[in-house]
Amino acid sequence: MSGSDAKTIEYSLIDDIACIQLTRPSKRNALSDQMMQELGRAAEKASREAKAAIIYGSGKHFCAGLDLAEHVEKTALEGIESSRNWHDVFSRIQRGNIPYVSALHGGVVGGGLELACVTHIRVAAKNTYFALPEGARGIFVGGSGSVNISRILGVARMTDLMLTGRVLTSEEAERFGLVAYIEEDEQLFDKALALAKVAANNPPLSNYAILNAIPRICDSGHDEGLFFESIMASLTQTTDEAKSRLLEFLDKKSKPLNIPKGD
Ligand code: 1HE
Repeated sequence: MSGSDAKTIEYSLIDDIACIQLTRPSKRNALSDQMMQELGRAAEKASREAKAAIIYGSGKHFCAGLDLAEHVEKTALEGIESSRNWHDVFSRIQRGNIPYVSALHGGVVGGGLELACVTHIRVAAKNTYFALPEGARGIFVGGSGSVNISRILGVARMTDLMLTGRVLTSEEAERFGLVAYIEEDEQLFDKALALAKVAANNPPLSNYAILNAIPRICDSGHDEGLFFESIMASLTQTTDEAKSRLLEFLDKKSKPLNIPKGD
């Protein structure tokens, strides 16, 4: 870390939601080594004091990916170490103890898309675009994209993006399951915050199971998955918190489902 650079991540709390902003707009929030360190620290802080978090960018774009300037001079070993460091920081987000919502606007490119894909819910503004230009740059994904983006988009679509430099619009990204919501630009932050607040209201053990058990079950065999599921189901439903919430429903005191109204 250069130490002389300005802060590249801003961290704040709104109630019990950690707000993590990428604040390097002059470089389109390109992820430098310093930024990864600060992001890792922010994720650790959030895991200690928040019940959910949002990640969003400053300036015109969410994130232009890996800081290419820093990587021109790296040796093969330094490249591996850097990639493993990304994996470490991203794991704190993806498989930590609190849900993350990302608010995506402008360009979500390369490592920026990898970052978005370790968050649990992705909300995009209408103008957002998504790309993986690694092939054209002569490099490869290194921030867990080959594991995470391939699972979300499917191998064929990810391969298309990487080979051809195809850029997806928000609508395409939603159709392909890459984003869960599209919002007007002005409402992007509020929507992400509102989703984070809803998720923060779930009991921590349920959230932990949702974030940590589902991806592991998906990675395991059918029988192992079902067995693991039964353990998690039993573990969550025997807590006092679950019991009181179930009784609340049975006593007709719980909030009804937010059922969308038809046209
Ligand atoms: C950068 C970076 C960067 C911008 N590293 N400096 N990512 C990419 O290949 C995407 C590279 N960036 C772009 O294609 C464009 O910047 C954008 C389409 C995202 C935005 O365009 P625009 O017109 O708003 O900005 P710009 O004029 O291109 O860039 C503004 C400045 O940011 C400029 O620096 P300046 O000193 O000339 O002002 C750019 O050099 C700088 N900048 N993006 C370094 N990425 C773990 S492996 C992950 C592998 C990857 O992520 S590969 C994909 C990398």
